Amino acid sequence: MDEEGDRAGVENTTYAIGDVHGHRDELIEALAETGLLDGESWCGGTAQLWFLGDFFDRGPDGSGVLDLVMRLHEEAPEQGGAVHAVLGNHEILALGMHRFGGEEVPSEFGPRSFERSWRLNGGQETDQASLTDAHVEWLSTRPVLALTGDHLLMHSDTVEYFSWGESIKEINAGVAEVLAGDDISDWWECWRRMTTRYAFRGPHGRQVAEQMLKGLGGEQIVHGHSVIADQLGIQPDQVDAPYLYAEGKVLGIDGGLFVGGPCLIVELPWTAHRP
Ligand SMILES: [Mn+2]
Repeated sequence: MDEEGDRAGVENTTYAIGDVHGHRDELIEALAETGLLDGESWCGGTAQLWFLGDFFDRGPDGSGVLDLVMRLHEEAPEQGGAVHAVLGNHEILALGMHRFGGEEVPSEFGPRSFERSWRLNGGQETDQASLTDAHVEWLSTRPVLALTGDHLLMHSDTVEYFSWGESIKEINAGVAEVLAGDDISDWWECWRRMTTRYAFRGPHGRQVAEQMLKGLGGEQIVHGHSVIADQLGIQPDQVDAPYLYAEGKVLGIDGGLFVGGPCLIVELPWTAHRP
């Protein structure tokens, strides 16, 4: 009876989760608490779970996180559910490091390479060492944007996505083309653009968000990438909920796991006063 009750709680529900950054144990604990994981297997029935990228770096086991996500992506459909992911800037960084290593990126602004940026941004040797062709293939074919219900999902709080096109389909195809190619400058631009942030803050934040929603669809942007504690000016361990801002048009869900914040699993649509 209890089991059925728990299951009923997640059936047909959509969840989103932000930047895991190698924190596999915390991820598993949070998924189990939500009722999506039994041991390490999917038990979420028809629930839909979206990862908003940044599996790698700054934490101990990025490739373990990716393995889990890829396995759940296979398992969930057996129960009518789904596990999806959009790419974060740290996926571009990990793939760029894997592909180009220390190769210099042509630049007028001093020495640049994926290796250099990877080291500066919490790259883990063990993640690179365990990156398989299957990982690379799976990541390289993920989107950067997705629409689920009224929610426009993206990793980075940026409008730079429009550099690749004017629709979700065009933008995803544009990034996929870069990742399928060998042009280090295009790859670098992909990393650089997706590292930008805070496009929806400030007095014009709502307007910027509304323009993006008008162009790409959806009623609310849901993003990771920018740690909620930084946005609110509080300590990471004080965070217990996603951050709704830009007059309700934007929901930030990066709890800041790598700086000691919670692993937030956010039900969509999110309402502030859920018991
Ligand atoms: Mn990020």
